[in-house]
Amino acid sequence: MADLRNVVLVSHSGVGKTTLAESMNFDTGAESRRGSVNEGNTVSDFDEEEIARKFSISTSLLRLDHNETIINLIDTPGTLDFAGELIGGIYAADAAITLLSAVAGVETGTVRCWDIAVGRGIPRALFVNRMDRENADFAKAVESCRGAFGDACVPVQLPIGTHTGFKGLVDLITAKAYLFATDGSGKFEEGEVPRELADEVNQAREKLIDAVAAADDALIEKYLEEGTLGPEELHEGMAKAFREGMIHPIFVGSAELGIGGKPLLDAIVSYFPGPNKITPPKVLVSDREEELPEGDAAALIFKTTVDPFAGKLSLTRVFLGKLSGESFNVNRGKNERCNNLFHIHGNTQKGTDELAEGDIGAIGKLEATLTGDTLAQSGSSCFAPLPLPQPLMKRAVFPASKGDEDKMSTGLSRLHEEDPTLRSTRNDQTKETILAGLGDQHLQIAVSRLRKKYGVNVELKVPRIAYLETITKKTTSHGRHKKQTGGRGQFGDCQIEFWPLDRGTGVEFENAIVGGVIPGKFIPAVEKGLNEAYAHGYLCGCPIVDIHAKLFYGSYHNVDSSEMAFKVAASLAFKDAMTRAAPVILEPIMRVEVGIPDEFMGDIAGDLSSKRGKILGMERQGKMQVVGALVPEAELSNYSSELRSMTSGQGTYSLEFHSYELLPGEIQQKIISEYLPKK
Ligand SMILES: Nc1nc2c(ncn2[C@@H]2O[C@H](COP(=O)(O)OP(=O)(O)O)[C@@H](O)[C@H]2O)c(=O)[nH]1
Ligand SMILES: [Mg+2]
Repeated sequence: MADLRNVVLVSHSGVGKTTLAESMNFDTGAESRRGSVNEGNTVSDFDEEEIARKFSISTSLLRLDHNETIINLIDTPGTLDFAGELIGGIYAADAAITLLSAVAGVETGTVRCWDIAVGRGIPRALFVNRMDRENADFAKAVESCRGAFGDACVPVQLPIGTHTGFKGLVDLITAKAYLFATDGSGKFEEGEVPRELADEVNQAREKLIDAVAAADDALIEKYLEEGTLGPEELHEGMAKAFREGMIHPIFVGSAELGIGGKPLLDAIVSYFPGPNKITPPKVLVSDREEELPEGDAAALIFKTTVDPFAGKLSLTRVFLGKLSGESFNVNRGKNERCNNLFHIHGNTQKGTDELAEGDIGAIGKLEATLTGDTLAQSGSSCFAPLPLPQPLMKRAVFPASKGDEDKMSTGLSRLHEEDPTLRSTRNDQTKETILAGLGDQHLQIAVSRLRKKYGVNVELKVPRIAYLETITKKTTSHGRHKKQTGGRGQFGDCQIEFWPLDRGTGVEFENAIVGGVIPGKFIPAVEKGLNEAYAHGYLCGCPIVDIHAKLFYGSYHNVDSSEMAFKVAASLAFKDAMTRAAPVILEPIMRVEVGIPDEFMGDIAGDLSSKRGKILGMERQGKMQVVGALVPEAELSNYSSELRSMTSGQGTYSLEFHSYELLPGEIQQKIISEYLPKK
């Protein structure tokens, strides 16, 4: 089999990954024309949502054939809402190319995807794109890379010209110039370095050779002896230095004009690592992360797509061994038949008998397999779970027309199969289905896919909060139910003492009847009657909790008493008690941890306080400050977008339920009018 490279393109959104992928595809000669994101005809943005919105939503694959090497190019989406796709793409690759804009330099999204690649342990290169734009500044972009990612960021190319004068680049390893046609054809001529760039090129080349030599003992000796290194040595030295993270090579170009794609392809072939050079992701062995054992065939499912007609397609990266025929899903403990194997290029699938070691492809019609699962031959280790973000943006989702509930729930579970960062759950208390995702856009696209793929129109609303009610005063009450109608009447009579319990205790019932004033057989009916009354609440229709009921007296009638009558009597006693027991509403309080760079500290703490939050403390964790706070859930329904806009995407947060606390009196009336069931 041909040599193989698995390379992922990552960046802040909109820098030009899809355009660069398109340009590289064209440069291999596979295509007679170059598509464009704006025209909606690129190889990788083929999804109808992507075409409509003009940006990538999902990770897609291009299978390129260049200089006898197969390059699996992985194009990822850049926005935070689709981080799940990005992470899957990075875990399939052996090297990442991080694009940045020659105008904007390193942005928040650049750092985010860089960090994920660091977490996976793959080498990182940089591509300074958009050199044709006004104010494009290569030197400044390089500086911002070094500022963010360290001095190992070293240019391996220099641009020739900038903005409208941008014509091509100099390859510092070969010291050759590539002068591109500016008609977007991607055609270029090799030539000598332009004279006015000679000094700059010499300096940059020296820096590069220094860096390459410094990464290898044998090379540095030779370099010190001979004063320079030949192109072969430089290529080999680069390969090693890049693989080991000693150098992050910086490339340059304009994806839009087709400038830089071809030299980048050449570099990928000549010094990017092949799959056998990079350690596979860690496996979990009884909760500890370890190296994947040798000889243990293993493939990682990094993405799943579901087509309502064609069925399920599981995208996989084979790390060890090859994949074909019968295989075993370690996570699910199930055999899976891998008979429908494909290589993928955009939305075209090409059948193959096997997926070779190191290769990327797709498996059709697996039954139990989900994203993140491990397929093996005989092995028993599975890859550690993908480090996917928690879906914190929550909306209640309703079918637009009654009767579409089933369709909606099928659609939702299919969407979750495709995208583990999109989850739906049922809230039994509020009786709402909650759809959770990574942001507004993520949820909007889910709604649109439900409509187009699963034929169901849904609406999103801010979810209802699961308020509770309780009492704050001790009181005794009397409930008497007596009805005399024609034949047999109804009679139940009970006296109950109620008092509040500590937060989180729940409900307690105590039978303190003596002398059989209520016969034992009716006592469970009293308890049942109370429980039913609790479920409907008193102030705003939310369940009553943390209450003790002591049934201490009552009476009965030989003929007219029944379980029904005692249930009614109990509920009357409850209603009576509520008029004196000073009922209140409890609201759920969440423990929030917000991670932000220092400069946002003041804004974030102020905002949390204005949300009725209590700051618990702050702590430095690496580059971030982490603020811990207790905040009412009701104040957090838009926090994911608010935090994003307050910190221009740099803040992250986590949430967990903490406790129920008294709702402040001034808000109580508002909640009562919003939540009390309309009669
Ligand atoms: N001027 C200029 N525009 C570019 C360049 N690369 C991409 N674009 C445009 O930037 C927009 C976003 O590009 P796209 O490839 O979708 O970015 P992605 O989100 O990183 O995939 C599109 O309108 C492209 O045509 C470039 O090098 N120069
Ligand atoms: Mg894109």
